Amino acid sequence: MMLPPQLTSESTSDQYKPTKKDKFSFGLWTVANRGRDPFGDFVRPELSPVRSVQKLSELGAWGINLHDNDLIPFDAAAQERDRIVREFKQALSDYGMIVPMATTNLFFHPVFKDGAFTAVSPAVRAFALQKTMKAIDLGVELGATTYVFWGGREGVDAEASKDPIVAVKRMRDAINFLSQYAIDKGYKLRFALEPKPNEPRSDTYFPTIGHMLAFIYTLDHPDMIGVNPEVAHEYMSGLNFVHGVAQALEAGKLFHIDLNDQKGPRFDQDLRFGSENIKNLFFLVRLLEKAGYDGPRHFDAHAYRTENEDGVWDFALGCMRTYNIFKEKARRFDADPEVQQLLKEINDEGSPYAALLSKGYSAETVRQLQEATFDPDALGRQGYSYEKLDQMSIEHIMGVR
Ligand code: DIG
Ligand code: MN
Ligand code: MN
Repeated sequence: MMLPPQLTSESTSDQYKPTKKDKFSFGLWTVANRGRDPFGDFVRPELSPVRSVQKLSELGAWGINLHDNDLIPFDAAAQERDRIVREFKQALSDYGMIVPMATTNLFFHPVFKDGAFTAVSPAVRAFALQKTMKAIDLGVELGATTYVFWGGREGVDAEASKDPIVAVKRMRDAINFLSQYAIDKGYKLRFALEPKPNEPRSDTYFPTIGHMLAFIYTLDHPDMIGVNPEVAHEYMSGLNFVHGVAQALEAGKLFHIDLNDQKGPRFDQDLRFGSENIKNLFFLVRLLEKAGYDGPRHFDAHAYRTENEDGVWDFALGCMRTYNIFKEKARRFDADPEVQQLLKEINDEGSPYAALLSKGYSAETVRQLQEATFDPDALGRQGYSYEKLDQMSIEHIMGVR
């Protein structure tokens, strides 16, 4: 069967072609995902880290991320580890790629079947700390400046198995311990905590961006700790990802982001970025770009199980192109004079109340607010033209404006 020519960066229009300045990154585990699922075996052969570095660089990616065991086998001897790291560093240099982020696999080996930092077994909790310290050393050796913690199995199936208050304390102890480790080693590293509501456990602790943000402020070194929110994970909870990211940005806590897509509340699909929620992700890219987010645009996603290796690179290019397409469409939307005029009218920034509210609390503001007279019925009769505004956003997204 003749396969259609693979989508390569040469064969696509230049305007959206990914380049290093876009700061697109992928995890080794994403393009090397072999397509196994709970109901089917692997469909793709192993993909070497070196080939992933080469192909992603050729497509225009900037960075490659990894869990420790994406690169170093779980039981590798020190000599083997050093050889693998040497080879990988050579590939990074050969293909001009960097490692912006690293993380620990605390979920695949059966030892972590009941969690890692919150496991009931003290031996497992201790082993998880040991493994994470080694993985942090590896990440820093490769140049990572962000370290992600996704507690894939930090949760419960049987509620009776763990005291949820103790679980929070154990997670805090672990993150505090590892923060101090990074500080004592002099590592210029920021931690990014990644929430997910469930899967593979029935319920995961710290399930959403909000839970993670609240948790961060209870830690010993909150300044070095932010969040790594993922599109699919918030959608699994039925939440508005744009609003969660906005709150993290406003708090100065968006240290990293996992971009992908998801068909609403169901198993974690990690779909190609922009393949499902076009409108939501248009507004996500608009938010990130307008906020001046300067971190990696990381795709934590993988190709459909139906794809061979050619399809994997179509997937990777599609993630990056769609981000750039949304970015250009958002720029055009905000440059549209009709949009600008409508937003200006809606926000009524010339109102005397806007000036009063901008002053914040004072005795004078209290006096003026208490003496002000309002006409709630007139205010209630006001129309906001949101149908018109939303239609303009739709028409920009659909490319007819
Ligand atoms: C899954 O969403 C998690 C793991 O892939 C990894 O620990 C983290 C890094 O982005 N995302
Ligand atoms: Mn996911
Ligand atoms: Mn993720």
